[in-house]
Amino acid sequence: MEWDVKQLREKIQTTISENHSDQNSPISVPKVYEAICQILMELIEKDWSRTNQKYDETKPKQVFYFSMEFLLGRLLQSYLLNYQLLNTCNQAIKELGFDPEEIYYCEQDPGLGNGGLGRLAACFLDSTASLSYPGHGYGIRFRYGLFEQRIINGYQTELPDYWLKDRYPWEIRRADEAVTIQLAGHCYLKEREDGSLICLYENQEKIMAVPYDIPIVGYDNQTINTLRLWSAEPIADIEEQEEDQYYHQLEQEHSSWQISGFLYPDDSHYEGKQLRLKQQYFLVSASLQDILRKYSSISSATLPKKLVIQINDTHPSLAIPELLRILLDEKRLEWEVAWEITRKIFAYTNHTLMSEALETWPVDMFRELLPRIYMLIEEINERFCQDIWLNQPHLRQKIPSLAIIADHQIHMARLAVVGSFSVNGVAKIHSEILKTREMKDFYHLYPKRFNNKTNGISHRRWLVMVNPRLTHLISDTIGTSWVRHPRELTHLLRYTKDTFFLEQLHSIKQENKRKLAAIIHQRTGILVDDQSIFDVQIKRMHEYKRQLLNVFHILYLYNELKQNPKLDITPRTFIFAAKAAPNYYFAKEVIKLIHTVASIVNYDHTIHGKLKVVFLENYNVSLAEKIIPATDLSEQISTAGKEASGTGNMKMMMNGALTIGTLDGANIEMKNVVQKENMFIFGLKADEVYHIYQNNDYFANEVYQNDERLVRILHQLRDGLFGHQECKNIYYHLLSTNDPFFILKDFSDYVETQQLVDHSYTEKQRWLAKSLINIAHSGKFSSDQTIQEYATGIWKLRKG
Ligand code: 26V
Repeated sequence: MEWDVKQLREKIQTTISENHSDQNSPISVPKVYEAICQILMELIEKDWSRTNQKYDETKPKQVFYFSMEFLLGRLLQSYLLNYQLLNTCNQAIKELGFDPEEIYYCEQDPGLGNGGLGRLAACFLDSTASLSYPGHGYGIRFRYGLFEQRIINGYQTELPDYWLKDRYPWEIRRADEAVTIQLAGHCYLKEREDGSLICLYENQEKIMAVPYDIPIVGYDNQTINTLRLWSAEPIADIEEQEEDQYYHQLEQEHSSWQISGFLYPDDSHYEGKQLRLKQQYFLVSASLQDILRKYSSISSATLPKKLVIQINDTHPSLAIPELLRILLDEKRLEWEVAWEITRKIFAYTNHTLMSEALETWPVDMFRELLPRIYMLIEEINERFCQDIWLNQPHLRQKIPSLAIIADHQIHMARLAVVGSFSVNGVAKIHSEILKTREMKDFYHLYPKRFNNKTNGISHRRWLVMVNPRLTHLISDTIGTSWVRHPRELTHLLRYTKDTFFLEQLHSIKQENKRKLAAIIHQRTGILVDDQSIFDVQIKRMHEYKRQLLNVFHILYLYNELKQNPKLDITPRTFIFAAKAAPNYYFAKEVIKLIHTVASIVNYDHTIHGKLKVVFLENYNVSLAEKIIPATDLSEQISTAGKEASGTGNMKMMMNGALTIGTLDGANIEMKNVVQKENMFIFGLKADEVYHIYQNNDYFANEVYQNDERLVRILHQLRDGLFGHQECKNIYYHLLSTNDPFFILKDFSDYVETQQLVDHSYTEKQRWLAKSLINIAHSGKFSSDQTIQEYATGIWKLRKG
């Protein structure tokens, strides 16, 4: 956009005076914010309709990304960036006498996702548009996002996240494109005159799905794709009803609003909740109706040439039987034809290796809510099992573990594999484990279906937007084309010995650390040393992610310092941020433990401030944006074989953090690019973990009894940590479950590796060179690259 600072500033001023008739009231932060949003939205709307028009005219093949979650983060700054207006706007805001940050923070951060899976969807939309691919998202406009976390007395409490209290400036309600969703009731098949069957329904619940569109602005390419989020609303007019109908209508109205009421938190164990099933069907039914309406002029058989639907985990996998239903019941195609078309349209991404997280639905609940879809799943299952029986006799005995319906449950991952043409994992190791373990038999059935697409993240948000000084340093050094082609960051490798460059890198990190230190002080009252190592673990709280291992290391260091106050260690600030699912008791205990440890360590003067422990509450995209640029050490310490990929690891790498991690998820690919001397790798490997599971030869008790450091820590927990009684359960839980995530087993290696970190940090030049090497190789994890691979490998798209 061709505005200079003066023009934009004047435009903001005139917009404010047009909006507010009272010329005497002073211009304020909210007024400036509103005006900027309005100006930008006008700009966007023009390009948006041009993009749509182009798609209508040229009819390219399009991808639709179905996801229950899109964790967008604040959008204003990223829109400005993609319009190349960010610097201009910052300057204009300053000239108006305001702090740009204050203006951008007027925007709500919609928490429409749990974590990695939702944020990945957002980075993918950004990259799809930035690469000029025709691709759009479909999701739900939950009125309440993931809960807001407040820590009270060290305990997590949850508050509702009503993110819509102010008007959300980036959505456009399109009531004229609403569709009707039908649920529950009864259905039965009846013969038509020609002998074909028709499905008839009675007493169905009807809900209206109203779309709200959010523009997805590509980077400097005038491509604006669409994220369409559905809101559930009642359909009937409740006035003028008969008395007995009236309350029924009210009930229906209430239950309609509920469907897009709130986002379910991702728990430690999957639980099949009826409302969640309704949400999933609501999403896929609305989205498919919308898509098929757009493609109404082409024949069903040509649909796979014109569109592809990527389903983000199994959550939207009901789209498979729903499309089949439409093709059979409404388009009246034969089963074989309808099934062939369906299978050519869907591609499924798996995001978890935790078997307890896999979605299954109890048959009874499912049948009651979606009777026709149930019939079709039964038929899919029947044909699938029969096919194995007849054509794969060697797999006959495997049928119970392959069947879509087994043990009175519907297994959604199995449905997703059977009903799609592509199944991908999200990092090399993850995709391998799917093939060789979790989905081994499916892999033997359909070897060509399985593939890998290693996750990526948007450099524009996670570097250019959040770390402007580092961005300038890079651009001043190697030019700006890396922003479009992040692989070019490898040009930085020439500077690993350039002391002047490294000094600047250092000063940027220090400035980011000082800023974070100020936030920490403001929010928690804790004073941290910006010369200390900022050791960061930010992610959902989960046993397999092993925040507890990190805490054990802190306790170990603390105990050492208590024994020998003169011990020479590099000062460290341990920073945590994590939400625990509200019903995940153990995860909440660990949050309490971190606070307890903090309350002991932070105020013990005998350790001379060498250790500080900080827990920042309410982790979300906006908080991540503050922490990541200030990170020295990125903790990626999951039990090997458990973390599908991880994406926080990539974000911190790109901002110059070094990683301490296990050989898990994308850490492995990171090690392959940066080389092992530029990372701190420790712990069991995935095959060792599997080996132990198989042989049942791990005894947690033995490991800890033989390590006096662990004896001390565990006994401190057992006996009430320095007078704090709350943490005893952690001790009992860990030992009574035989430490299923190998915290005790990996402890020793972790501590040793942390000692290496401690030493390396003192060798400033070498540390900075390693940091630079990490930045330089981060282009490998650009979501542009990942989307390019999806587009050519799975979607077969051409650029718009
Ligand atoms: C499960 C459930 C269960 C029911 C309620 C709501 C809910 C929401 C999400 C999930 C599954 C989450 C799976 C997930 O987030 N996986 C993460 O995906 C990232 C992106 O691929 C990946 O980097 C992480 O390693 C992986 O844990």
